[in-house]
Amino acid sequence: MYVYILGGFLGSGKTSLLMKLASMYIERKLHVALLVNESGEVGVDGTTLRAEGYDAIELPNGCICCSLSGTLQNALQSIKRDIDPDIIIVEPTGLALPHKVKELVRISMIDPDGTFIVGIVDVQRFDDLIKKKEEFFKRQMHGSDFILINKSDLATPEKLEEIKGWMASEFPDKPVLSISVKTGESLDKVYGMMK
Ligand SMILES: Nc1nc2c(ncn2[C@@H]2O[C@H](COP(=O)(O)OP(=O)(O)O)[C@@H](O)[C@H]2O)c(=O)[nH]1
Ligand SMILES: [Mg+2]
Repeated sequence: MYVYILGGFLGSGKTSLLMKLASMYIERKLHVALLVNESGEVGVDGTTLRAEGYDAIELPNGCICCSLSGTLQNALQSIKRDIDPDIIIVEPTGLALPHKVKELVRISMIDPDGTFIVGIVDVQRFDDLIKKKEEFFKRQMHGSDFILINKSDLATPEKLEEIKGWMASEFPDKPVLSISVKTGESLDKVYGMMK
């Protein structure tokens, strides 16, 4: 079993990517369970996901990396016990720190074969985040195993290069890919990076 944590600010495209990844895994004939922590964000809730046939669990309001850490661990343990999927995808809120979520996965004793963080960045939000919340943004991205610059359909090639340049100077070891969940651009590369 592998666990993926989707990190990124509100609106970056976490839920959109989650849906794509879920259907990709189903095509691969793998059993995927989804764990979402909406907390007031606009998005797809557990009920909708279940109606579409996914094994989905929705955690109540609050942040799974802090106040709901115990709830997250219980949910992970019951997914392991009741569903025992090949893949768990966790979407924390846009304010969560994914490396904290990863630590909670580690100590939850579900013992996955690997836990990976996918950092997602919205091209349209990038300048604003760097201006107003640079430290938070860096902390949110720093544990990522790879970084996806999403909504490339809304950016010029120059803007994408600028963001990639920033990533390369801040996070020289991390693979960075620009994608569009909407148009499907480079999603095949993302799928290739997933177990
Ligand atoms: N243009 C464009 N819009 C996108 C893309 N990915 C997501 N969105 C839109 O961005 C908004 C926020 O996406 P969502 O997946 O809910 O983000 P979350 O808050 O991180 O879960 C929605 O209106 C999506 O349709 C993309 O690649 N391009
Ligand atoms: Mg969402």
